[in-house]
Amino acid sequence: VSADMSETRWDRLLLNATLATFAGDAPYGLIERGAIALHHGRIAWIGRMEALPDAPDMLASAVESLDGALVTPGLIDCHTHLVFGGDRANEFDLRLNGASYEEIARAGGGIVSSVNATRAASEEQLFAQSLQRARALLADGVTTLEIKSGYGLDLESERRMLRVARRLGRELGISVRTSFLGLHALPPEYSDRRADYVALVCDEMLPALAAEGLVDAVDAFCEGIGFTREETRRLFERAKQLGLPVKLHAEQLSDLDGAALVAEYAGLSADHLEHLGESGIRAMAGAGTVAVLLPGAFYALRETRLPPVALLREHRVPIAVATDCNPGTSPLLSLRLAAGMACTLFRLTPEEALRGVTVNAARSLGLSDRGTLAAGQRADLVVWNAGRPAELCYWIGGSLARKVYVAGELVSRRKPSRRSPSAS
Ligand code: DI6
Ligand code: FE
Repeated sequence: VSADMSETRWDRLLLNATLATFAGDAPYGLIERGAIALHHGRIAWIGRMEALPDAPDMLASAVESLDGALVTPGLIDCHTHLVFGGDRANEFDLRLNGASYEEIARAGGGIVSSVNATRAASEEQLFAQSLQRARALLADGVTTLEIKSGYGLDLESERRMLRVARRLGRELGISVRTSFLGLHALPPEYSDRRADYVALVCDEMLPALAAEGLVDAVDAFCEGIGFTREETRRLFERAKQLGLPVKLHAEQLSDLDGAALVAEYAGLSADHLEHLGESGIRAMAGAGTVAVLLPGAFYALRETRLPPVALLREHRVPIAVATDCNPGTSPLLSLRLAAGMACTLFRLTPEEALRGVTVNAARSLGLSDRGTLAAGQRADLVVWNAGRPAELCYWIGGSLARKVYVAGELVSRRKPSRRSPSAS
């Protein structure tokens, strides 16, 4: 091979792959006996092996046969509260030993205990414990991760959370998108000064953190136990002024018409949605706002009210699925398991659930360069120890991700197993 030839060759060519591309409307966008070429961090070519323009060794510097293994886009966890101090395992234990929520709250538990632990943690401590959680998500195939602030609730602590989120992305070589969630809970020192706290968040914290480049989007907890529609609107007005996209925790425990509010601001997503009604769904459909379903919180809260999946389908609202990884209501460290729970608990089809952690999750973050396998997209992909897409939702637990690539670089690998866990 001449020197010029090697310069025009692709960096890497994967052969004999089962490609779930999620591009187009065919089931899973499936390509059997497929090939995918990675070059300079992008997907340079994708299609059936027999359509390759030349012999593989002529085409790429590194050629690897996958023996039929499944390849998907890198998974995208579009809703997490992954950075926090401490944990609430002790409260979980107390509750299952008969303590009531009230008793736990009186003893300083609940969300306030996570705020206290987050405020008390140094940046190094926060980083170290959050890194373990991010690593777990990555090991199960996550290549893009949204992380919210919201356990600091003062400028310094919110900044520390967002800085840690950014640093996790650099450390692991994955993409992190940050959301500012200053309106998550009322901090104890403001318990009788609500309006002052909302003003602080809108007029001081958000502009300062945005100016530091720490905020990719703005979120709020619009709920009886969170913030009102009017308070949320005030935040959204400020976000609009700053040119930042919005999203919302909406209709989780009650219907405050939050989905329509976030749609009014052409929001990226409305999240949770168990109590969402048809008017909210119409508003979301009109605005192109993605519905993010969070089965981890549904499960951990032993919720029984289901999100309106049939109506979302009917109105063609794109559905995404995420872990909601947080210490209180969803200590979930596998996006693949979240997708499986979306099937079992919410009755999504495996294809819907997997589109929900790839193409629709990308859309909910405003990202168009990932979430599908197609020429020109970032080369974020996962090679699985599985042969068919539905297996990713079907197996509960286990270590299925064999190799994880971000922008063409290998960021995580495990021993290859030629077949899925169904092989004897
Ligand atoms: N919705 C929730 O369920 C969590 N946050 C939110 O906005 C609760 C967070 C916690 O309990 O720590
Ligand atoms: Fe959440």
